[in-house]
Amino acid sequence: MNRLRIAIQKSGRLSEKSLELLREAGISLTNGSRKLLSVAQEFPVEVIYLRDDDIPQYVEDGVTDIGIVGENEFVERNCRVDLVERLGFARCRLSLAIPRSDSYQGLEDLENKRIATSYPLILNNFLHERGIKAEVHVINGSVEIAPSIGLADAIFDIVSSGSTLISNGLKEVETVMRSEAVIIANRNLGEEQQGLLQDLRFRIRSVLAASNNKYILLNAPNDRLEEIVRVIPGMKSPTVMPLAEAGWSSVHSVLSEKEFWAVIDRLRELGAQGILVIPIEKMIV
Ligand code: PRT
Ligand code: ZN
Repeated sequence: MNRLRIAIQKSGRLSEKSLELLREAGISLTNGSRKLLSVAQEFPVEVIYLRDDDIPQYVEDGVTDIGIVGENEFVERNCRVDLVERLGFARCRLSLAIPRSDSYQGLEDLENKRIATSYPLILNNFLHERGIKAEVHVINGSVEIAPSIGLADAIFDIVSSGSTLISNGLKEVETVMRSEAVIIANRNLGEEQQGLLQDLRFRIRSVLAASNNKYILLNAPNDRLEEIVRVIPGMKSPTVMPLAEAGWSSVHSVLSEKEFWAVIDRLRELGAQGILVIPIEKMIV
């Protein structure tokens, strides 16, 4: 039987979350990343564990059909593959940073400066677009120490919390791109592989939608019901049922994580009571 072959990172920041996402999509793998390859039981999928840097090339070459990588790696490798799904984890940004004590008025301050990075393509494209000429030095690993050892005047690297920059006496001066984990796919998948990818994407979207939404139940005084219902539109429209106590209704709906606190505050102002918020296991979208 034909299987969809997926590349995921062998060990690193993407590994656990990639496996967890597949598991939630009904694809559990025995023995995890200790092997080079594992085969799923319930869905025709096999997983190959690789270094993240190699995944875009393997997908372009068709060694694997799809892969899960950081968007930064997808852009930097510049491979002929398609970005088919954004996954929302491993969020970070690629930024320029300089020593804390250096002054900074704007990008022109980097003119003719030495910038150390592991992402020369993204950096060169950015500098070119902005008309800045600088010396780009490629370093693999520990880019953040380059200024303190006199190897560079600035760095261009991944930033997440910003604590690595702070502990190396650096400050972030420009954010160049934002990144998250993404699914990339080979451009010449056969019909069967394409069908499997569509099924997998459908499952993954249901998992992601569920984690981005909550189920909400509350009691509403009937005289404010209309306003309350307007605050929580839900998937189609909320379910409204009368309570045993006259003058009150029970309202059920779905609420997105993003607007969560703003909506809860508004509901309390409108007199909603007994508000319960429940995680959603899967949401078929
Ligand atoms: O061995 P392999 O080549 O597979 O792994 P790797 O070491 O190249 O990659 P890994 O596991 O470190 O990161 C994989 C992907 O996770 C990256 O390509 C990004 O898309 C994403 N990601 C998310 C991050 C971070 N957050 C992150 N914080 N990748 C790296 N970092 C590093 C960064 O390089 C810097 O040194 O963490 C430091 C900054 O973190 P803060 O929190 O101190 O700002
Ligand atoms: Zn890597």
